[in-house]
Amino acid sequence: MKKILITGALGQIGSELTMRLRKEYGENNVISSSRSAKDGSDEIVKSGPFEIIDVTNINHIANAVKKHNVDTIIHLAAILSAVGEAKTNLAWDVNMGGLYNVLEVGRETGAAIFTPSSIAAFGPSTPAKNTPQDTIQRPKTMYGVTKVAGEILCDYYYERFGVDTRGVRFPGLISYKTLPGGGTTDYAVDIYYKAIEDGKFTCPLGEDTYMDMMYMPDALDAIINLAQADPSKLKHRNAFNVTAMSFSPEDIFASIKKFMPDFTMSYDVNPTLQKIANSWPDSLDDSAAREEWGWNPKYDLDAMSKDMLEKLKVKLGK
Ligand code: NAD
Ligand code: AKB
Repeated sequence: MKKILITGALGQIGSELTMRLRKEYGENNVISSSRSAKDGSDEIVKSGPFEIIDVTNINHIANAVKKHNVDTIIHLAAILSAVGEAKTNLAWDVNMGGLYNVLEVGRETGAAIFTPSSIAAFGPSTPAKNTPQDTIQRPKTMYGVTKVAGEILCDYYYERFGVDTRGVRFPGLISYKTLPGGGTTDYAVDIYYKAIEDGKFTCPLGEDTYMDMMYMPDALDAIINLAQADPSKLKHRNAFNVTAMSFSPEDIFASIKKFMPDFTMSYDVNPTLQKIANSWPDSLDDSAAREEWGWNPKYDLDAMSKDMLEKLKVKLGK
């Protein structure tokens, strides 16, 4: 990786990944992009090169790759699960059309492509506990359909055209810098904001809903470590299961209470979100990522809660 283009760079992952990569690779070697400069914070747009790229327009991607001599595209532009269920056409156009365009530009220019899949690529017929790396994938959301199809398309471009495609299946990501973009796991971010702002939280998922989760510093390590990994060691390349923790609303509530004893939580279950969450794994087996490129997350639930609460208190001026 010498010249990196990030699509969807103003979102939850991109806003942190851009700054981390600019520190590591140099400001001018990391080109951030989004549909509009107004989608996020000024920091990303002003701290290095920025391009307007709508990923549904292949010329936007190709022009930026050629202009900046890009050798790696980290493709993050997407529509997430909850928004995707409300806007299925948009989810298909952005997630499938955008990925196809990025892969085509990779094929034409030789750029390597990193793009995340998700636990949403699994469905109710997948083994829910210790979900294997290679298993049944029959998702029940449009987001999940685009994610599993994206995994297969990335494998195809590697095998058929030699494009260096890589990716992980991220679980729910928790962070304090940029709010999540409309997913089913967003409650696990909202709960920290509400704990600090109101001292109470109404949870949209039932108390026994287990899902895999990860703190953003570990997610950034996953992207960078896999993108830098020795290709001869990679048997899977795309869609590695990665996880750092699996918890239910009761578990995250108990963790926050260790630092804020007066915090309270009640439930008002959202049936649409609950149905999606029920169709996703409870816990992933990430041994392939550990064996093939040394995946080893640093944050567990309490370490994450401590850091999130400290950082958010500063951000919210509390
Ligand atoms: P996000 O919603 O926070 O950011 C995505 C960005 O893409 C947004 O800024 C949005 O404006 C932009 N975008 C939407 N349509 C676009 C278009 N046509 N052209 C260009 N930009 C467009 O998402 P994120 O959380 O940063 O996710 C990045 C990737 O990681 C996605 O592929 C997502 O599926 C995957 N992922 C995220 C999580 C998570 O918990 N955040 C978990 C699993 C997988
Ligand atoms: C979502 O909930 O849609 C995302 C994801 C797990 O892909 N956070």
